[in-house]
Amino acid sequence: MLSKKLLKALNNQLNKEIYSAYLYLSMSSYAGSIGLKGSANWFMVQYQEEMVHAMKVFTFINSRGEHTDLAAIAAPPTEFRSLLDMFQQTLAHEQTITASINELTDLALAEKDHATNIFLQWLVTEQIEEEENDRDIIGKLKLIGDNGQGLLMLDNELAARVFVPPPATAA
Ligand code: OFO
Repeated sequence: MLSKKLLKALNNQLNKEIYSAYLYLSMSSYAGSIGLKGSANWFMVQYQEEMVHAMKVFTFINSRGEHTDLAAIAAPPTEFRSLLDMFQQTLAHEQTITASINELTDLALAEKDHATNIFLQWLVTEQIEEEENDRDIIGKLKLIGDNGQGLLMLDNELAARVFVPPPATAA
């Protein structure tokens, strides 16, 4: 059983993960519309990863004998200034998600809910990789600057990203 406070916080996290998916779906569409098909692929894979995060929270809530309280998902932005702008917004967003997961973990610890604390460790670790990926790409984009050829080379690199379902959700 989860406390009311923790259940509410987990429901909020579920909403945030689905919003993340929605945000990256929007970025994927925008990148595709300006001819950056590799970047569109990268954001589509990110969308899939976010849905895995969301479903992990969803499943955890039910596994504790509770049910979700699904709320409206906010509309994400649909226009971006550049690929650099998209990745800077991605990193800023992921930093807010990291803060949210840390607060959730603090709450689980304060309530001595060890099961929730253990569950959250996967998300805590995942955020390290999420932020690192964004920082790496932002660094490359800054080096590329206005060089179109460099941008196309990076776009080709981003085309290689594939979605790998975690073992628990693999078919
Ligand atoms: Fe779910 O890690 Fe990004 O938002």
